[in-house]
Amino acid sequence: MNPPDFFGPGHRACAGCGCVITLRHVLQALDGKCFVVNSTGCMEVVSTPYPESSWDVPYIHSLFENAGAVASGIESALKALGRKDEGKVVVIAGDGATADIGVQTLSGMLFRGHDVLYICYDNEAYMNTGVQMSGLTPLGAHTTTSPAGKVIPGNSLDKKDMPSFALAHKARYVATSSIAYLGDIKKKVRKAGGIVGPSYIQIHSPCVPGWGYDSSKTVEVARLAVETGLYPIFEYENGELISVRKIKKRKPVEEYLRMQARFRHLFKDERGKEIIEKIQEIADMNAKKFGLDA
Ligand SMILES: Cc1ncc(C[n+]2csc(CCOP(=O)(O)OP(=O)(O)O)c2C)c(N)n1
Ligand SMILES: [Mg+2]
Repeated sequence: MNPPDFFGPGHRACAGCGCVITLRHVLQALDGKCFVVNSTGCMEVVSTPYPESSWDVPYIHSLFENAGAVASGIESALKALGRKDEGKVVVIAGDGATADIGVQTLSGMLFRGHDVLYICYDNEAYMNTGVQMSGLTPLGAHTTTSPAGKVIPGNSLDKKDMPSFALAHKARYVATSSIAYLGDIKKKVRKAGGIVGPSYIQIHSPCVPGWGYDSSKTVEVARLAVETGLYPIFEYENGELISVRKIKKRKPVEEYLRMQARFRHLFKDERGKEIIEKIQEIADMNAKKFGLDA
């Protein structure tokens, strides 16, 4: 049985876009009962030009930097008007909007304890403007502002730990998920939707042109990120770790990296080999921190 879709056909996202998969399942999990605040980014650009809007829920496009503030205002207004039971206020924001440019208003929203569900669809770069590195771009990835070549071997930094940032603000519910596990997305979004107070869910959402893989492999590449330990899937409620997706037999990170053009340079020389070792260390550290190995 196909559940109703609240992000309809006709948008102009790329074939195989992981972010659209995230979006559709977030909206389905809430039965479309929500008010969406969407930062500038791919999901806004592909879906909003009048008269071709794909959104079948109340929707407002915020600036790149202020989704947290706009959502706080809407939530406060609904409260003042006695209309809180009409739906959850939900932010849909990219990784650049979340970890860099909108981080200040996200901080304020979490700190003040607004009843808002903040979803970061993490495609690991500023994709809409042509693949620039963001605070959630992983170590070693080629982007147009961390170009792999003679001078640097891709991004020299690793992902900001945004779930810990949300936890430090005492968010009621903090989780990660991935488009490789649609049931997991729905379960977590439903849960967060029922919690009063701020929640943060970061969902790994592969990008075909930005990462450089075949558009039929979106789910496969997402699953490998989890199975290597590079994208741990976990859940915190009231500051306590309450669930972790265990991995039966963790795969070496090479399997994940090799599928994508953004990591291609790492397989060419000694310098790349060292970075692959560092990336493996990151996966190992995740496994240790969250007890990923089954
Ligand atoms: C203050 C500001 N700086 C830059 C831009 C240009 N801009 C629009 S979308 C975008 C990229 C957004 O990246 P992300 O939040 O990761 O979303 P994605 O495009 O990957 O979906 C940029 C840089 C802008 N609109 N506003
Ligand atoms: Mg992005």
